[in-house]
Amino acid sequence: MILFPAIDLYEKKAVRLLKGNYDNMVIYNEHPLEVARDFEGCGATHVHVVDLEGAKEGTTPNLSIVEEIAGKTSLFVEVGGGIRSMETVERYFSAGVSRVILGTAAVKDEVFLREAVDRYGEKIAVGADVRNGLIAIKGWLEESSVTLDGFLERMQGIGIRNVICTDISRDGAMEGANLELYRELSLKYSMDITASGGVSSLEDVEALSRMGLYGAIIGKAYYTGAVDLREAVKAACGREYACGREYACGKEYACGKEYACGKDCACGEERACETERISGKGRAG
Ligand code: AMZ
Repeated sequence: MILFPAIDLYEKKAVRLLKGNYDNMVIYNEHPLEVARDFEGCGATHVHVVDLEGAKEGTTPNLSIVEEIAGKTSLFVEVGGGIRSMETVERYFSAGVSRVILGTAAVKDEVFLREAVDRYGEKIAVGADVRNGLIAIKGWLEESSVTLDGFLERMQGIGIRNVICTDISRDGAMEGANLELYRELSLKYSMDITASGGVSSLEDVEALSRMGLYGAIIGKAYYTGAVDLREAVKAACGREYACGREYACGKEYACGKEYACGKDCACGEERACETERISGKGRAG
């Protein structure tokens, strides 16, 4: 499983909210690039970035910061918040982003969503942000009438590969991830699912990894120091291969060949980790 440490941006600073509430904002770093560099230093290979101002207003006021992170680190950058047109999608890709996340637009504008998927395929992910069983939109300030299952079934039908599912009631609450929800989703859908919201311990990371999820996002637990990011990266993917050697995500595989997270092991050896045995998806990471 891939661990995605998160950077939420507001007025070009790294912040966290509690349950998506803009009135409950804590600024953690005035220089988000420093945070991204720390992620890298801790062994993370991916970063989940959200433009919180953008999500509220459908704009991209923090694009320059996202560009800086993509340009000055080697992290795989996925970004969401405010992406509601093809022009914005293109601007983010030109800025060096690897994957964009559509939330509000995926609920409201299927024509655009389909067009984006036709053009960019797996580089388009969808955010399923759920509160009281319904998908929340526009910075979570509005609730749609779309249920989580209705939404995910539609997304799978459209050909979406990657879904980031946030349990809003857990987000920033440090109460643990909603393991039951992700277990259910991973059994029901063939899309790659990333868990988000409440991941607050190594046990959470390990439990999600064992389920065969594609990814997990860690936010507040990193910023408060509750979880050591190095340990969390290892917990997400530091399992053993069949050969018994340890495998480090995004680093060199024990056989000496390079291994890129999310791909099959370069040496072709089968992984012995529970992830594969349970889900059969064969996703490394
Ligand atoms: O915390 C919030 N209030 C919030 C948040 N984290 N609101 C939106 N978002 C994120 C979603 C998704 O990644 O989790 O923004 C993205 C969706 O943005 P949009 O503009 O496409 O709905």
